[in-house]
Amino acid sequence: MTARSLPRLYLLTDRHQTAQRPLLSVVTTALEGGARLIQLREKDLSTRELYQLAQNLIPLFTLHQAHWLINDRIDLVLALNAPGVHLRTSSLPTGIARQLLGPDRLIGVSTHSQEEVLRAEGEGADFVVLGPVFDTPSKRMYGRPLGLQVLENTCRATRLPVYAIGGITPEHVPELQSLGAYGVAVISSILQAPNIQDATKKFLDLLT
Ligand code: TZP
Repeated sequence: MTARSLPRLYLLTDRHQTAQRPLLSVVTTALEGGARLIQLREKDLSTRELYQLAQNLIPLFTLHQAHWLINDRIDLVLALNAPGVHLRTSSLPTGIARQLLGPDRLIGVSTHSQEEVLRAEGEGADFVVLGPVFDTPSKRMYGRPLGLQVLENTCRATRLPVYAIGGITPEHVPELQSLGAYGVAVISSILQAPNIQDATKKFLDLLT
């Protein structure tokens, strides 16, 4: 898959934010709504638990021909033959991940500044997630959100697809894309929605 054929909506999982619904059913409904790029982001699971969760989800991803990435865990990407890894600031450097995973697996990188985006680009990332663009409860301890100007400047400076993250709702999509965002990365607007399928479709209808 070339970077520019990546889906525009990137759904990140967090089983603590599903309004008490099981992650498997939440992900199933999002896939039925059209989500095709999903990151398993269950940071507090043990290796074995994460392995098992992924095993349970793989048939669904395969059925819907969805791309899926595992947060941070290159060992599990290899063990599960996952299509990709999503690296965070504390992960192995992008260049090392690329060496380990080869040219064909997807590598997404979480970034918080233009500098980090350009570093990820230089080291062989396929795409970046930049944020938090807006206020979002889980990131308040890291200070103020980046805002739209940083997003716009950064999108101009890189050739990588940039997914805006942090407090994103469907209403934000037109403006974010007009500033150069390739797509959006979302947790709560989808996982906490009363109707996950409708919430997913709403994003997809607005993303161009
Ligand atoms: N990285 C930057 S903001 C964020 C992450 C993982 C949280 C996004 O969650 P939400 O609920 O979509 O604001």
